[in-house]
This record gives sequence, C-alpha cells and structure tokens, in this order.
Amino acid sequence: MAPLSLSFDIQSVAANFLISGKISETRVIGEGHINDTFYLNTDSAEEFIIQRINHHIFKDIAGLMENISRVTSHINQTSINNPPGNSLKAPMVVLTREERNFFKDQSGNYWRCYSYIPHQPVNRMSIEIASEGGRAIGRFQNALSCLPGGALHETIPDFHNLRKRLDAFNMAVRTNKAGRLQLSANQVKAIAEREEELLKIHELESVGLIPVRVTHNDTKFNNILFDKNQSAIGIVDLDTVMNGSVLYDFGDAIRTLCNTATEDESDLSKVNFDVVLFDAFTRGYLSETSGMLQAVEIDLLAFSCKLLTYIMAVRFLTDFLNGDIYFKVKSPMHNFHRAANQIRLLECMEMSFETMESVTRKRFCC
Ligand code: GN1
Ligand code: MG
Repeated sequence: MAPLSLSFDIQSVAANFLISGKISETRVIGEGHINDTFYLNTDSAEEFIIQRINHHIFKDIAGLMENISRVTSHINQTSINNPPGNSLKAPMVVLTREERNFFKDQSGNYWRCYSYIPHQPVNRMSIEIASEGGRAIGRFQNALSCLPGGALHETIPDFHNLRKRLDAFNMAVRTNKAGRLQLSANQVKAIAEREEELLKIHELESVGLIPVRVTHNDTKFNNILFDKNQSAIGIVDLDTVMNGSVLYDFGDAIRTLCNTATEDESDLSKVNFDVVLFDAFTRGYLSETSGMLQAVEIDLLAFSCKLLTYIMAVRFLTDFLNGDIYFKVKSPMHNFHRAANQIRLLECMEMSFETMESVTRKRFCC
C-alpha cells in the first residue's frame, strides 16, 4: 500500500464518480489508521468524501462495498421514518460512471465515494454528548436488527476473536521479527497475566451463549457525528459492519470516549478512566437498547470495556513486534505507546470496575 504522502491526483479519481459540478477544493481529512480519506467540495457546494480502501486489510472489496451499500440504504431509510431528534444518517454511496460502487485505478488502488454529512467537530466532551453518543450507537444497532437481505459478508474474518488475536501476538513474541521484544517486556507480561480472564466472552461466544447480531464493530467515538446542537446525527466508518456482538460496539465506544487522553498519548500520567462519561454513555445506550438486549449482554457490558481495551493493547503490541505492518504509524515507537496507553487504561478500568458494573447492571429504562 503506497503511503499517503505519495500524493494522489484526487481530481482524476473523482472524475470516475457521478459527481456533478466542478471540484473547487480537495484536502486530506480523518485520523483513521487504515484507509486514506479526502474531502471534496464542488462549485455547487455539494460535498463528498473519497476514500482509498486498504485492500491489503479488506481483501474482498466487492463484498465490503455490497455490505456498505445495503447498510447505508437501510439506515437512511429507517431514519426517514423516525421522529425528528431520533434520526441517524449514514453517508450515501456515490456510484461510478459505470454505476459500480467502487473504482480500481491502474495502479491497483481501490476507491469509493460518499456523500459528505455536514457536522461539527466535538471540541469539548460533555455529559450530554456522551449520552447522545450512547443513544446513537443504540439506535444504530436497533436499526440493524431488522436489516433485510440475509447475512453480510465477513469483511475481516475473526476481527474480534481474542483467541486468534492472542495466537498472533504469541507468534509475534516468539519470532521477535523487529527485534523489539526486550523493549516491550513489561507490556508483554501485562498481556499474558490477563489472558485467562479476558477470554471469558470469547468462550461464551464459542458455545453460542452470546447473541449474534449485526453490529458496527469499530465504534470509536469519533465515528459518531454531531450537529451544532450536540445532537448525534450520523455514524460513519462502516467497513466492519457485519455479524458480531453488541458488546464489542459498547466496549469500543467506551474505550475511546472515557480515556482522558488520546489513544496515542505517550505520557501515561494523562491516561485515566472517566466514570462520569461512562455513566452518561451507558444511560443513553440502554435507553435505546434495553428492550432488545438479553440479560447476558447487559451483564457483560462493563466487562466488554476491559475486553476491547485489552484487544487493542494486544493488536498494537503485535504490530509493534512485527515491525508496524498493519496500523499507520508516525514514529517507530508509535504502536508501542498506543499499547502502553491501552494497558494503562485497562488498569484504570480495573480500579473502577465495581462502579462500572453497578452502572450497567441497574438496567435503566429511560
Ligand atoms: C483502526 O482506521 P480506524 O482508526 O478507523 C482499526 C480498529 C481499531 C482502531 C484503533 C479495520 O480503525 O479496529 O479500533 O484502528 N480498524 C481496522 O484506533 O483494523
Ligand atoms: Mg475504522
């Protein structure tokens, strides 16, 4: 995959899509670790997103785009029928001039185009935004519970399979490809110590005790879009929408929302777990989903936050040990810092765990 610094002629890429009007602005946006994202404006003020999809990670682009077309149409259709204040948009796929939902260029890059959802960046987190975010994830899962048309493609097999993630991690430790094992001794130990405990959801899942639903699977809080009134209006980054458990969506949203530092922060004294935001998000989430969730799911919500944080520590450290072959990095220690950050966050969650469980197990109904 060519790095983003290798500049693309986005105007030429855009010419392949059904974009009316002349392009007046293009710029790189987004903080994703996998795809490359560009914003486009036109002289008719119609705004678009163009993305280069990382086909080394998403190996079945046609299947992926079929999923996305189905999911975005369904979410937008459901949204039309919802009362104002309860609607949620997904970006619409813009077709190519050949009426396909992606385009492959001569160098083998895969591109797609979306309509842009105007929104406001969240500059200051608040209880209201956290709660709105929880409602949005809940509404999204609710809407997907009646997605017509059969099973979605599995865009990344075993995406949240902790057993497989740990196998890959243990292999990375054994092979020590990048010669970085010694540097990571403390983090490797922290991961090994928690293996047995954190495999609990995987084990319940393997024997069919966790409901399989259609879920987002990458619910970083910044994948929820807000308007100027701080209402959640959209959900983006739909590449991993497929069969999964609501627990992964809940845990991943909390992992990113309640960290008092960014995921990349290397000063671990800044990393803490914000219980107030956790409470707000959980209330919002359960107000939308308590009718849909089974007892086993509610019971494991707090645990899922530890799990998702642990999975990310495992994945970042595996990539560090392998020499940074998966996540985009800005420095050689980037993945190391991310892993250490997630381990610190996990320790904070462990300290607040009783409080977290008392919040999730109250089963709020409004
Ligand atoms: C990746 O690219 P981005 O930031 O949307 C990753 C997620 C991780 C996240 C960690 C397909 O998502 O699973 O949670 O980084 N996506 C994929 O920041 O691996
Ligand atoms: Mg993503």
